[in-house]
Amino acid sequence: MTQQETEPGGDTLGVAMIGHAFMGAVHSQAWRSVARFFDLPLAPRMVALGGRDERRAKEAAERFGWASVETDWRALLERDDVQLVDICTPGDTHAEIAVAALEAGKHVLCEKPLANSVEEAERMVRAAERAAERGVRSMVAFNYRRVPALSLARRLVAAGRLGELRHVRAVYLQDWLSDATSPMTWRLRKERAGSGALGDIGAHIVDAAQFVTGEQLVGVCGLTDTFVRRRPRGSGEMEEVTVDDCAVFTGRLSHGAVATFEATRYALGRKNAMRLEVNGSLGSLAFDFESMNELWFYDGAEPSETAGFRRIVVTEPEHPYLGAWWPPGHVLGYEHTFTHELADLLTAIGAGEQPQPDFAEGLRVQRVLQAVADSAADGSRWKPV
Ligand code: SOE
Repeated sequence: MTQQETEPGGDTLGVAMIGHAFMGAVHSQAWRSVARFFDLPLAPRMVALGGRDERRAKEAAERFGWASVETDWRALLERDDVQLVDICTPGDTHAEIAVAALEAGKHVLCEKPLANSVEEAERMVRAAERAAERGVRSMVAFNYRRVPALSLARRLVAAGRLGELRHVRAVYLQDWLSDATSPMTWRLRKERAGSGALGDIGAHIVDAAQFVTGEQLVGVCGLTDTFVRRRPRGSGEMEEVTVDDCAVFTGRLSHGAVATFEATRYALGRKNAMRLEVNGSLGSLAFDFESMNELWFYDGAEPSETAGFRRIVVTEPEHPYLGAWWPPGHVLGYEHTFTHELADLLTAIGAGEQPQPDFAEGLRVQRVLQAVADSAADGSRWKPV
């Protein structure tokens, strides 16, 4: 019997979310709204929120709309009213929670990067494959795939509008660590976060590049650095930063295109500039998340007199996901990417299909991240993925 069949009527799905910081807040928003805008085979019910500190978890549950609270995530797996577990915790807990949830027969949505190491990600893939045999599904949450402009970019590449792909240029620039006195956070501890800018935001551009081109990275050459090696804790004493502050890498995609990537939290003035450009033999595409409702397209077939990058405002009902939202020109934001992610997840679960990106794809990204770290530690030598 699948999870879906255990639910009376089979048309709702009890969801438990673990973690209630930034990702928990944005996932909650998406869980609340997804069935109001998308026609889905299953409507989510926000039955429980998991958080270790009871008072804070209760406050978050009330604010975000979760019906109950558990302080031990294991209790969520024992509940019959929970059919899906949404993991919004730091990376060091992903493998343990996801494997246990899948073994308990719960569908799993897991925040990115999938895990803190390749070994953990491999364990998660094995658990996901075993669970899939029982109709239990899993997905890794690469939300930028669900930016309509990036989905459209993938569509145009797949339709051959760019011809043979030659270059992919991807950057993810933030600046929230530029101030050397800003305090230590879990994101700067290797044992919690796995890596720094590389895993946190580099993972997004690796996934976006592979998603848009439909190709896989087959090898990389990396350089990483940690600019500020010690930061103050709340108490005032200093703590060592054990992750990278920036990662720059080149790579080759499976069909031959050459790719460059840069992930940093020190690009002063850049807040969330996740950008991607693809150049092919027939055309080019350019995207910048800070103008996320736009995709720039250069059609190489245009006469040179009038040729130029053309701005496509991605708000038409023909564009991916847009039919569910507002009239043309009424733009979407960051949170909608998570709503789209859940719409795709629930549609796949309802259809008894494997949602994408699955854990195997999350593992492939993890292998790229590991290869970049290995290359950086080995004098920037080429490492196959
Ligand atoms: C922090 O750098 C962060 O919140 C990432 O963890 C998210 O994945 C990204 O979307 C925004 O920045």
